[in-house]
Amino acid sequence: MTPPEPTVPLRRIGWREPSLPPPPFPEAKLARVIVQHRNAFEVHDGTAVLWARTKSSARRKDREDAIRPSVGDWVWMSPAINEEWQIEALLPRRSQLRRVAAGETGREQIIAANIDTVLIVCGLDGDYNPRRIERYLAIVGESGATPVIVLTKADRAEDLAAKRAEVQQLAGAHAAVYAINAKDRDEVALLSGWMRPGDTLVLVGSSGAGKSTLTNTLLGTEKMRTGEVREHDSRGRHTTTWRALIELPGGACIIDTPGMREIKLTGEEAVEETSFADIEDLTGQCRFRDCAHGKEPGCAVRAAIEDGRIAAERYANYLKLKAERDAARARANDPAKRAAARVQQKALGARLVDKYGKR
Ligand SMILES: Nc1nc2c(ncn2[C@@H]2O[C@H](COP(=O)(O)OP(=O)(O)OP(=O)(O)O)[C@@H](O)[C@H]2O)c(=O)[nH]1
Ligand SMILES: [Mg+2]
Ligand SMILES: [Zn+2]
Repeated sequence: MTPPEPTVPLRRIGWREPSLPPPPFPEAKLARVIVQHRNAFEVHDGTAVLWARTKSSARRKDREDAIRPSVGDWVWMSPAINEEWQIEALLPRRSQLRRVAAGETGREQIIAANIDTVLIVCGLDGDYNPRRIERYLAIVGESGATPVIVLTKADRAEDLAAKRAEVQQLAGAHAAVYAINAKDRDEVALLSGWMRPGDTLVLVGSSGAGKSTLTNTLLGTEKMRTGEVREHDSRGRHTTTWRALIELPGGACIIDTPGMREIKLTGEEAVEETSFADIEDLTGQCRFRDCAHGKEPGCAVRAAIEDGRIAAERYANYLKLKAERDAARARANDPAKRAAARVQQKALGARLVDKYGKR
């Protein structure tokens, strides 16, 4: 008789390698982070939900976020004490969605790890904002996951066709675009091609965009709490307060997230290629190679703005996001900051070697 395949239970929470990696220490347990609370994690080992914590040293605010587990991460844990497991190490991520958190000075946050698809959710009510979608596209472009734009509240949208066309244009060949009523099962089923068994998706968008509504429709139950939006500006009330990875009936997993107030670029986004490939193409057609698209004769970019092929707001956002990306990159390249991050990484490595020996 062949022994049971150890990967099988983990498959329901998104494991899809043919085998498991060798355990880094005796009695190590592999699990996936499914909920991130302020000071603890819920993890799933394929059979049950367990509670876990990182070591206190790894919780310090000044550490690089890259070594902190995030929802979607695969973690090695050492056996539980008082029913609480200890997270010792992360498996390398195949993708990660990052942003710079609002209100803080350049600290990066991992929104979700090991994801295949990012659903960028935007309401077709007062939430509608193509500039924000461009920003999300830039961030997703750097994540290793595929962006898909989901316009919700199609059942109440004014100018549905125009808005849809506008989003289709800015997405170009980069992202599929859907306009749906997130409460309608048949319309939500249009997304099923992105949800094959083993796929992991994450929902991003402002509060009130309909991320939890969409999750519930996919689940067929009202598992996630949803909240009414404000009448006058369609803003949500931050109903979802933590990120959670949820198993869908078809075999995919979806991560619902709290609505984001602000997302800043990390500095690594290829803004030109992800959200603005059309503008970037035009810059190659200006008469002067170093055209600044100001008053130069023969400027293809200005011509496109003047004849309406490119919206002026879209061009302004292109400049804004490029400048923001460059400023973030300059900060990240600050030698003092880089050195501090290296020291922290090394210290963690040394502690693991101390504890478990070199492998
Ligand atoms: N008519 C209609 N209402 C929708 C649709 N999607 C969401 N809603 C409503 O919009 C409101 C906000 O939806 P939520 O799902 O709570 O939004 P959320 O993105 O999860 O918001 P946060 O958890 O605060 O980040 C709720 O009242 C939903 O019923 C839709 O496609 N059509
Ligand atoms: Mg929600
Ligand atoms: Zn030009």
